[in-house]
Amino acid sequence: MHIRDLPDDFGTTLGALRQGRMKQSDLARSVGLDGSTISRYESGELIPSLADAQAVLRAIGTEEARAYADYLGKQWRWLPRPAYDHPERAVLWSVERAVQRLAELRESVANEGARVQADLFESALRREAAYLQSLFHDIAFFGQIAVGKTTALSTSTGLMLPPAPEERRIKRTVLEVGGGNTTVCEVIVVHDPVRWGLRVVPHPEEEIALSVNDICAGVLSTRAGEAGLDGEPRGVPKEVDRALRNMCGLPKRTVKTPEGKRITVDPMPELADDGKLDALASEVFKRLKLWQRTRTELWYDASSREDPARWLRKTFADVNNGRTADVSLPKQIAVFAHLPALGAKRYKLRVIDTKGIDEPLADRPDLRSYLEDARTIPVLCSGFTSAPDPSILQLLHGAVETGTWAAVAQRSVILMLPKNDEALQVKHDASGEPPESSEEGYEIKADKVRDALRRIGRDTGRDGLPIISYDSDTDDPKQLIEALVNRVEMVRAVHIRRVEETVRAVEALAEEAHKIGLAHIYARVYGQLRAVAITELSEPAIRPFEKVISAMRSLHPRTVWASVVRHGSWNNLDVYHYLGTGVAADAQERSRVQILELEAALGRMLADDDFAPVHKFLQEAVKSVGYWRDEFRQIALRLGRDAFRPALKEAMPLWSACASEYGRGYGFRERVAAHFRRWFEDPAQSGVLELVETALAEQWSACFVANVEKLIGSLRPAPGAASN
Ligand SMILES: Nc1nc2c(ncn2[C@@H]2O[C@H](COP(=O)(O)OP(=O)(O)O)[C@@H](O)[C@H]2O)c(=O)[nH]1
Ligand SMILES: [Mg+2]
Repeated sequence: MHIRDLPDDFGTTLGALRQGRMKQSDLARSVGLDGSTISRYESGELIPSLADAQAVLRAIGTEEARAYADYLGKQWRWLPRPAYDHPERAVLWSVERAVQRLAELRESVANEGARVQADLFESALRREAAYLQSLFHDIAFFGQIAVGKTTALSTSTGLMLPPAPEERRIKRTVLEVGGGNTTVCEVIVVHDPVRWGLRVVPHPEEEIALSVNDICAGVLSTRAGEAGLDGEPRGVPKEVDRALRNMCGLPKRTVKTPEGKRITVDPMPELADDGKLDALASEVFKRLKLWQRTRTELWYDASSREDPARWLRKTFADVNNGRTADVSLPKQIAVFAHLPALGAKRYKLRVIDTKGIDEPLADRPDLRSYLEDARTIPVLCSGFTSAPDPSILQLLHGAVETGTWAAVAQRSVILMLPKNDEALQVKHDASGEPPESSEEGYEIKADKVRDALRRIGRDTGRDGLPIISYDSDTDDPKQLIEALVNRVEMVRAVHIRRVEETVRAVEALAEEAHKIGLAHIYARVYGQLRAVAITELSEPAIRPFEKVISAMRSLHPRTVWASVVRHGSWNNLDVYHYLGTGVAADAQERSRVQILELEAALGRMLADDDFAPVHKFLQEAVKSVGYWRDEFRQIALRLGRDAFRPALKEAMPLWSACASEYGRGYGFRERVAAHFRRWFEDPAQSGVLELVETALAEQWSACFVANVEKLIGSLRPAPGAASN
């Protein structure tokens, strides 16, 4: 017999259901238990049997208590039992029953075709149930630096100092904001009902050493007046420069000359009298005192009686600027604060302030993975006047190219961030008239953005990405956070609808499995699908390395340099990521026609009433084809990312040839790109390229073709039956 344990929170739930209705002792007496028993149940000291628990709940007598008793009585055999307050508990229960039904069906039906369909439905159900089971979601803000991401994130989540008279709202953000290059790393904001504090993931020491090298080289080359990177000195992003200089006690200072002019004084060159890079870098590195920077957590101490939000603001700013003696350079900061706006829902939300985009055309792996993660709501921020920003269009364009547009559009939100009276500065296209209100200005701009999106995503029509304008200073922050949380709900609703469809398909299958009447329709489906040629991928379209080479030629020279000295691993130019998206784009292109034709064949039958009795099955087939296609693309991405890694990581001559191009005059990027082309086109690499090609073809067969053929095969008419 299957033993059903009571959930861990049985006691507290019982307490909540009883309170205000009955005294513990009265309830105990009404079911013939000892007076103190209920109190011991509620505290968790004593755990009743299922029957006793149900008897107690029924004795409470409310509808809610009865519902909880029913919940306890249900047996979850196929899925883990969700918590009682899980928002999709009923949906999950319908999955549980459907999977049960499929199990019975497999037992009772000898028909191989029905069995294959049962497998198809079951894996779809389990996939969707796993998605719904988890309540974790991320809301990730993306956008160019200084568009106002952090301000919008802080105001809308309520990560704010207490209101003060006369103080503008945008001045009260807990997170540091400023004129760009403000936040040193990705920041993750979470609601914590009890604690306030920070958790820091530091950069590894080698990474810090490389940054120190570049800062020092920049300082020396500025002095020497040379510019080794196509007219650019070496160096690191401003926010990293500032933090590292604070950490080593060598910040730049602004001073006034006797004539009243403001000039910046840099103490670093003084340390390098002999102009030797190695000596300067090792001196600076030593001054960082990394050995004492081991602290990764900072928590608010309530006994200090300071306001926790003020404490958090100061602590965050110190860590973000390298001013905390025992904390190293952050790679990621998690912020914990009491944020009822996030805690109100049952979802477990994290709000992410991704590192500002400083290179609009770069394809960043961190942004890509948030964008493509099925549990994340990407909030694509643009300045109001410039919306949609090129960086955002570039991201979406990348999604089109790798075939993830539809999924991305279904989750994303476009956020425009007007400042001051920008919304009143736009004009109606036709009349040239200014709007009468900000709201009207918002609408004019939203139409323009919609047009721009239509131009990149060929199938945007029904996706209807929400386009929201939000002025952090004057608009209602509650509306923004509600809109974002709503988006989470809408995304979950898509999965709920899929479950409902599949459950209906399971019911239909259970009824039909024994009928012979449908055999001829399935035979026709078989004939139609059989005719679609999907076995082979089309001819190679894009070589895997073309994307990375064109990125090298067009991105900022400092970006190319940073990537070269890190052997390809740099956020703005991650060679391995580009190889991944290169292979993924190739895979997408080479499977496009096959998938389109398969979808078209399914679509024709779905539009044809003759096939009505098998429409539910056909809908499931469409969903599964989509799933197998996405899986194939993801595998292609990983394949590209990983296939070249061992060879490239070992390719010391390549990396040093690239690095030695520094300081040889203009054309740095072109020369690096040429080294790469030579490396990839060298016969020594043909083995890896062939391997990628073979693996891609194999994966196409294994994850797409095999699944489709199994499905089609299940419809094969029995010998002797008629088919067309
Ligand atoms: N007037 C006005 N200024 C804003 C608004 N939102 C942000 N800012 C300012 O714009 C600058 C950049 O904002 P920040 O949030 O740091 O941008 P981020 O780099 O995208 O995170 C800061 O000086 C903000 O105070 C707004 O709604 N109105
Ligand atoms: Mg910011």
